Amino acid sequence: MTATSRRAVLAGATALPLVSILSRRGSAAEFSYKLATNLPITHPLSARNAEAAARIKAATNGRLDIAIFPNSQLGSDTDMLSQVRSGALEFFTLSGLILSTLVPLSAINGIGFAFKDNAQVFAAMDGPLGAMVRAEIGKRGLVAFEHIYDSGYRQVTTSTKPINTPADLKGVKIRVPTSPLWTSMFRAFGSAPTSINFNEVYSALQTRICDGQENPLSVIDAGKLNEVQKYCSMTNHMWDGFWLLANKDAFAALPADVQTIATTEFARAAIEQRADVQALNASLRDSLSKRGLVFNDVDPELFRDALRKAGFYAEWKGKFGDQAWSTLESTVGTLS
Ligand code: X2X
Repeated sequence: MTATSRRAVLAGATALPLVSILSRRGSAAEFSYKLATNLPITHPLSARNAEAAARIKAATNGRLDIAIFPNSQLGSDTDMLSQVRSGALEFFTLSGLILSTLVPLSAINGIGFAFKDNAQVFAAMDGPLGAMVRAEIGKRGLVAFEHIYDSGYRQVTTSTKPINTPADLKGVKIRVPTSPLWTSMFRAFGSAPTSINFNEVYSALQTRICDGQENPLSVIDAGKLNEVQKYCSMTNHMWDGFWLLANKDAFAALPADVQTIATTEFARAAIEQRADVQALNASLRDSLSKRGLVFNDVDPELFRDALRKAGFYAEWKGKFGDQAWSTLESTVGTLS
């Protein structure tokens, strides 16, 4: 190998995780696929998928070798969504709310205060509502795996003040992920939402482009957002999850037995990941408090009422349509 081609190989390799570089040496994988996530490998979303990839490699005798790219290594969520659509990326996890820029219905689980508890969330998402969303995703050149991964209930953090009532959200410059439903919700609260992909959130908060953001505690911790935020208000304003998506052609190219192994192992990863995330979201308040984040609780009814008065529920019922709305309501009861 000439010095120039070695340099080119090394430069090209900088985005590859070490394990994949080592395992590719002499690797006879028939299918070398990539799976990308926006969260660090320390978050159960990335960690459980890495375990699944190792099990899939073993169970297929190395025929399917999936390299994990956590922490937005392959770009922002917006970039990675284009990559998985074009086939440049084979597997990708994405919040249904962000996916709604392509598949409008997939934002439906983000309706404010829709779910009473996790039992309702997973009854809906593993049941008729999730099936409806996956069918819509399937129409757009993507495969959605059966069990959505958990992100959890989202809480508001700021560097400026605690949020006790909806009035405290007025005028707050808050980062939201790229999704019309998120923007609509925080406009309904009278905030000034800015859409920013997760890979730029830490610096947007650090440089005070935004005063606040909202995420489950497990994401706040994994992204170290507590380093650049002071207050955390337990609003529990929506439940969010990640669909594992595959490029349809790439998945169809796998032999049936390999597809079955992948489906089984990712289902196991999702179920284990949910338990991890629920445990983290329950325990992190204490640990983040010890690291200086100041917590407060709110009366969720006040926030729900503010959304109601701003016409949020009526607007989104109209957008999702009666059939989808009644499928959601069949699990959670009447929403408004
Ligand atoms: O971008 C976010 O805030 C995150 C990590 O929660 C999502 O993927 C929606």
